[in-house]
Amino acid sequence: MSFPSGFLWGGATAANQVEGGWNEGGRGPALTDVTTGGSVKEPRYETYIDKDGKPGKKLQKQPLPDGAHYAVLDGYHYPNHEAVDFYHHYKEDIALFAEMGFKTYRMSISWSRLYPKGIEKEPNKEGVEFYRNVFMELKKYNIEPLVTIWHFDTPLYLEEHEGGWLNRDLIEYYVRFATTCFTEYNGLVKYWLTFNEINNTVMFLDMFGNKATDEDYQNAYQILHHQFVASAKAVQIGHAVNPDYMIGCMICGITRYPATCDPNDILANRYGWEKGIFYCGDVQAKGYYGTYAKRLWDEHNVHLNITEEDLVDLERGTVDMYTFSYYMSSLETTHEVKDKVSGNFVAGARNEYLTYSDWGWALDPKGLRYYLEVIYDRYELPLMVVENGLGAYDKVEEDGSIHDEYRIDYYRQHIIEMNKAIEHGVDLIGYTTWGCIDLVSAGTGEMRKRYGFIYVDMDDEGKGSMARSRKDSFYWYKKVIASNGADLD
Ligand code: P53
Repeated sequence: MSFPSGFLWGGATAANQVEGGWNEGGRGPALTDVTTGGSVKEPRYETYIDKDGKPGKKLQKQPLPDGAHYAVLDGYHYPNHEAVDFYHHYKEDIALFAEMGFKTYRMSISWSRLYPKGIEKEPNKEGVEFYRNVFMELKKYNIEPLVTIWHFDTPLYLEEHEGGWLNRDLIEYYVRFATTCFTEYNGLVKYWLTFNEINNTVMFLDMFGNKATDEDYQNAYQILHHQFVASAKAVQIGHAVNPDYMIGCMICGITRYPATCDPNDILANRYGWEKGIFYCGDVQAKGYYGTYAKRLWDEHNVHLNITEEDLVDLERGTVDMYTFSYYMSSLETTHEVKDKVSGNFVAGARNEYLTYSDWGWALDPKGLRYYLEVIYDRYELPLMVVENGLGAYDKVEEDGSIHDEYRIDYYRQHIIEMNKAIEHGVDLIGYTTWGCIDLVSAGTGEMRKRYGFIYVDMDDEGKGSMARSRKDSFYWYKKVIASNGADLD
């Protein structure tokens, strides 16, 4: 088994989940800074002070009550404030990535570290310098950065005072931020991703218990349109700054299967792919809305505000590569579901041929091959798997070792399937495992849901020394990279 030479092996993180230093170096707050820790049973909350000065909390999808403003409150734990303190440990962490032989490291830039409110005309110098130092450190070890510009972290000010992504002005603020990234780090970074898991906004609408309303759909599709235009403008600017930039989209890749051979399920599954997966990828990779988009909008009486100029931007700002995360597959059915998956993402019916992680995610390496082949046939663009990994409970032995053979096994199977996709003809150029160092879970805010090759001594209450240590998977992945994927034992 072999991988193409120059294959980009590495790991991935996101600023808000590793950095910490939430109020250091002139950084402004993001929504995650007012978001509490949760668990598989307890949701995360966003905290605020209401119009009468009383503290309160709400679920993430609920609107802020009238007159309230987001606030950090006493008595709650906000895991992203400190995260795993990459802000102060980046040299040590990058040295560990280098020890594993990383060719690439996927990370994101915290928008509010560069633009604390999002509306400033000039970036915060200290923030710009922080990432420059990180990139220089990576360069020391010949690790190629792969940079996500937006990873779920719009500055809180823009969310609260500008109406978030529903407001068209966000395009301009984002483009300013992206332009700063492209110009400041020209020569240090080549690979960029405009929006992390852009499709989550619509794909997960119906997945959280309550049925989404037409208004929810109207907002979700309008938000996406603004993000598509922002992404397309950024791609054009990036290419003007440096024609060698490889700029990609980033889609949350969930492979969908029909639960039965009832033609209704087959159709529902096809439409699920269109709505959840192709809708965003088509706009970003082909440069225009798919033929089915009108049907999707009509289903929910959606009327979008799209200008002629937007359509030109979409066409001119197509991406150079298609990247995606892959954790699981899900079943689509029109029948009543008796056996439901329970976990923090209730993704519908249970697939009797698969096993599930402790967080209810279907373990399905073949689903990764399926996804790679479908997507490559559709776009014929270079692909990267920029997230894949197993969130699991790790046990630290008395001597400090961590025997995470379940994680090794997970990766082994996914790497084998990626290789089969390459043999099928897919142009796969890189693989960055999610949470190469333990980090704060995006979904639940937990630390105990660990993904890393590198363990971080930090728990769900915010207690721990922040000491780093190598799990068994660390040594295993090092061998995988050294053999370019040939040695998976
Ligand atoms: P956590 C949902 C489903 C699939 C991927 O997720 C998702 C989400 C949102 O949580 O997000 C991506 O931390 C995301 C990362 C995130 C990772 O998957 O909930 O890009 O920020 O940490 C894993 O286990």
